[in-house]
Amino acid sequence: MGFPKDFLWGGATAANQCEGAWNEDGRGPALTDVTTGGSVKESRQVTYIDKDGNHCRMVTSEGQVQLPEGAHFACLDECLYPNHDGIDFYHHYKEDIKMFAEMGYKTFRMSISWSRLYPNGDEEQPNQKGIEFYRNVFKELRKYGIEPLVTIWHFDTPLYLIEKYGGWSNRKLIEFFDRYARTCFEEFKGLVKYWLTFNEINNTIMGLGLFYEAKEEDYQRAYQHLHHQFVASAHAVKMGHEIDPENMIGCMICGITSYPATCDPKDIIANRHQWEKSIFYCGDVQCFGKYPTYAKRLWDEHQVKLDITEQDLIDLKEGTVDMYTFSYYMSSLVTTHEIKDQVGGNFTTGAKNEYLKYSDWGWAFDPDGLQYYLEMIYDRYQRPLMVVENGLGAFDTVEEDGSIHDSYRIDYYRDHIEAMKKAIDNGVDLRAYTTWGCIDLVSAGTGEMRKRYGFIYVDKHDDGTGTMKRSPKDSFYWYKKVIESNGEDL
Ligand code: BGP
Repeated sequence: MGFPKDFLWGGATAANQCEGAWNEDGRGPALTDVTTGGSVKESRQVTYIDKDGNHCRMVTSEGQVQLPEGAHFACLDECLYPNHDGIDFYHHYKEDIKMFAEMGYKTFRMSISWSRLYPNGDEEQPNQKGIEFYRNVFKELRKYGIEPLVTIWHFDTPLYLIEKYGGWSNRKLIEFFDRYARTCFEEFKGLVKYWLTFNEINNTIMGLGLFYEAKEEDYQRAYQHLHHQFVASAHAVKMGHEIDPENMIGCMICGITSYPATCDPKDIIANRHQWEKSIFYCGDVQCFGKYPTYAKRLWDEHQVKLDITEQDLIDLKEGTVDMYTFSYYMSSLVTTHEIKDQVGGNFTTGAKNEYLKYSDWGWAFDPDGLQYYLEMIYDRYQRPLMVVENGLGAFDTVEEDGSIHDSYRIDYYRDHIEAMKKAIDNGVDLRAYTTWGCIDLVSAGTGEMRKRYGFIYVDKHDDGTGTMKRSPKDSFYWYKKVIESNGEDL
């Protein structure tokens, strides 16, 4: 069996991590321009305007950004925010797409920056320059026969919507998102047919405080925020189908396979509940169009009272997704017992799995977990799946002759592709595989450049230096071969 013949091989990126040009051609600031990963690392500075209008700076320690009362974020040029420049895809897209084409990409996943189309987020009319940019990118992709796979929201809510309306916990955001999504579907009709509504929508509830505006442990706000995104996503699916019946629209879930750490039945139940809270909650609402039975238990656990209207329930029903897409990087362990060997890394906590190896950032290398996830999810939802992120963040060394020997990355991909193959052979309808950060870009979780994922090296460094020159790594030639052989030559 193996991969179907029209399988979509490709790579994935996000606007906020690669475009740069953060204030060019009318683009407005987004949350991700001032807080990489929502958690600012030590020695990084936040620039804000205090209640009297003064520009102030503060060096924050790792964790949630806590501004003084009455203050709001500002972006100043002299601040070192890696997302401001990204890898300057804005000006290099032709060169980058040419390299993707050389690898034989069938698809390329990218996102649209909301604040490039609607600089503040609440305008009536879109910014034409923003539309023009994306139209050019999509045309360039099509020139090489590469199918765009487009994420409408990838963490980058316009900053103004957070300052003025308080972000996604305000119902108003649904209306602004509706307008933005409509613009995407109408303006790019005929150029794009694969869409994802919200990237890793479950992040809000998995890692409270990440990529969004709520304070740590504010479950009321987090669940309400999510509810508004569910409704906005359902609206987008419905309108996307009305505007172009060719559109295929999916949800996007951060997929982490979790296992019970022991065979204590308490751990088995805890693990099941972990799946419900972190993974199934969002997938169930977006695929089945209604809240699952266990939702009540989750809300009650934190005394959450949601504002859900009758119309919301109708909208959720009418806007179920056509496909389930997800990112997969690692697995984790769940236990009710005391943890002896703790994993530490970005996005990772909990007990260490003694059977697995870990990356330099503490992410468990677990291809079997990908097979497990694919089979489990396909069985639950019975609709097409796409793996839209998977990859290894690693330190790369450039040799004197400019070559980069990243055999560790090749090994990572080989094993994960084998795992997908097994799941396909077991009946899973998997349509696409887009590796994360197919070209080096800024890390979402840490804001670093040195956590590299690409097949293409970008000469850009954490201190802001670098020529932005692109060069292929060994994995570039390897992936080309994989695509050519439709996943047979690994
Ligand atoms: C996912 C995000 C991506 C991406 C990836 C890798 O959570 O959808 O935006 O960045 O993780 O994470 P990191 O950049 O922290 O290594």
